[in-house]
Amino acid sequence: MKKDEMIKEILELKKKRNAVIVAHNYQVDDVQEVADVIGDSLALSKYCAGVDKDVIVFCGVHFMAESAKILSPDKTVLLPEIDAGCPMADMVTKEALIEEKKKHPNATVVCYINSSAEVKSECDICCTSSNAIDIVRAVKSKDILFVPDQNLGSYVSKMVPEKNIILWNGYCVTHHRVKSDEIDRVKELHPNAEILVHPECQPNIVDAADFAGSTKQIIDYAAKSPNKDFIIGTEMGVLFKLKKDNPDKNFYLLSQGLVCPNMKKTSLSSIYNALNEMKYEINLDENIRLKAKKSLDNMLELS
Ligand code: CIZ
Ligand code: SF4
Repeated sequence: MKKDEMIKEILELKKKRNAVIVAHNYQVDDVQEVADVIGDSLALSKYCAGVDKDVIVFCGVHFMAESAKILSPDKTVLLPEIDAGCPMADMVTKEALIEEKKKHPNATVVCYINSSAEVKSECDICCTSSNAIDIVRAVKSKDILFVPDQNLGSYVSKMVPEKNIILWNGYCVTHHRVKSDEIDRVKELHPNAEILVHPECQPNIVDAADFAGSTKQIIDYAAKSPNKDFIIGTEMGVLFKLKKDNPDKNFYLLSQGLVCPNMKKTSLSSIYNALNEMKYEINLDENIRLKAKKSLDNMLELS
């Protein structure tokens, strides 16, 4: 099927199923074009909870569709590519976390939204890369077990030095591989550009940047800044919105390695198949869902 025909079919099926299509900022351009809303995982899950539709087609990775299901238990949540996972989320399991918690009985467990529903069910409170600093600051205990991203954890630890943050050894394979010589190279090529990076990058990269923040914070920063040139240190999918919102500005990717293969699995044909065959449905054990919801609710209360 040609792209135009495919989009037409998708829109018809969307109507028939009373569905909404949401896409993460890291999705391929075609998917972002056909989506009703684009955003980060939490914004999309909150949107899904409030939208008056029966079916949610979540174009992203597994933990994101789970978060949508946690907040929208009565809706059918579909993940078009069932193998679209997040290697960082897989670096912590519920069992390993239960063991680690025993070693730190006084610690509050803060888990990054990039984690499974099972892991969230064993945490006290969730955070995103937008609110991690505020959440850690607001938690009462001094000791905090932060899972699974060591890089986001290190960044928060630097910004909130009064807390004792115990790091997990997880990391995002895509952001972790950015090297400092890549910063040197782009700075030479674009000396007036501002460098905006995601805190999932390693600490030396974050230290060398002008700004560190979530995808939403990077998008907002670039829109407000009077600067014309930006070097972007997060997954390349954000370039779609950055370029669309700021046609008069220039965006350069910090590293050619900033591609998340899991985020790139979803295509227009996977969305078509998802709506046509109603697959792949995300379902959660109700006990896990309720416990995971508690840690998301605790975050929403504080942010
Ligand atoms: O929370 C999200 O959507 C992720 C994984 C990244 C971000 O910064 O938006
Ligand atoms: Fe996971 Fe990194 Fe891909 Fe985000 S970019 S989904 S953290 S592997």
